[in-house]
Amino acid sequence: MAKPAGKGDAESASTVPQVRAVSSLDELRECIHQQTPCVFKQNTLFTFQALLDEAWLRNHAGQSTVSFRTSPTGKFVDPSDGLLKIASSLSSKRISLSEFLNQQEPRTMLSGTDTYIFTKGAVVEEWSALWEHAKEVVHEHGHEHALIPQSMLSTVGFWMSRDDIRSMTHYDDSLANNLNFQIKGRKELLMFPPDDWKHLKTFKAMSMQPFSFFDDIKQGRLRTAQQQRCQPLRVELNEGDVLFIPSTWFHFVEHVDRLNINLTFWFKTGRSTNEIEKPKQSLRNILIPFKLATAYVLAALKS
Ligand SMILES: O=C(O)CCC(=O)C(=O)O
Ligand SMILES: [Fe+2]
Repeated sequence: MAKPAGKGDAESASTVPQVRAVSSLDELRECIHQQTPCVFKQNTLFTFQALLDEAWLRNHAGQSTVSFRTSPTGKFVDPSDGLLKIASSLSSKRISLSEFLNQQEPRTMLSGTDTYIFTKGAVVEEWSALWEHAKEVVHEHGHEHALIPQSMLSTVGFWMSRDDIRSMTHYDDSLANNLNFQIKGRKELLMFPPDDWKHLKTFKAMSMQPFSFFDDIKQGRLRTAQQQRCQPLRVELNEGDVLFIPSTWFHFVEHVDRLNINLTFWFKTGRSTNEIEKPKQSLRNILIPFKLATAYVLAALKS
């Protein structure tokens, strides 16, 4: 019997092309302008990239309230999992950031879609110490490397996770562009262009393909016509890297390290939401979203 592929095999077997790596800010700005994915891998640009660690967070944002989720399987959430597994990884608990840091629980995730530093044109008060650094990315604050005008900034989200976890393939339904700073740890992503909605069994902004669909792609095992027709790119994010995910691009994210910290800056494309061509829905099996919706209700009862 063939031995299951491990991480090393995955690397060697993969035929998935890499996201373009750039080493200058001009190239990064050009990618944003052209709406093409790229990863900036060079020197650290902003103070928060060097500063953010557990000790700094404890001292400067320890009292902030966060919602975290735990998944015994590390999957957030695999549509092919059973109802109860999905419900358990969807249910969240609210605690302070310092409690979260103390508990050191594996396979936990604090999502940037719950933890906002900046949103709706204003700084979130309990995160103001972090904003003092994060704002360097915004032109109006005078940093030489600033990338985004304040009027275009939608939301800044803070992510933290422990160990081997993976999150569901989706595009950001705000239709915003995404600048993702890998501050601690390592992540691996598969990214799919918006047009791949045809092959991803999309429901709203999510792909209902099982996680095995994406594992297979990573390992070069293209078993189905849908896998063969997709046009994925892969990227490994190491500390200091900045990934640009253009609006409406799908992403499947694996958190590989013991501790991972990211800041995501979601910002407007400059086009109105009517002008942006949204990926369409291609899921035929109504039972899958029904299962997810039921899991959400169960999770809300548990939380
Ligand atoms: O890191 C993750 O698990 C997901 C990241 C993501 O979806 C985002 O930055 O929009
Ligand atoms: Fe996302």
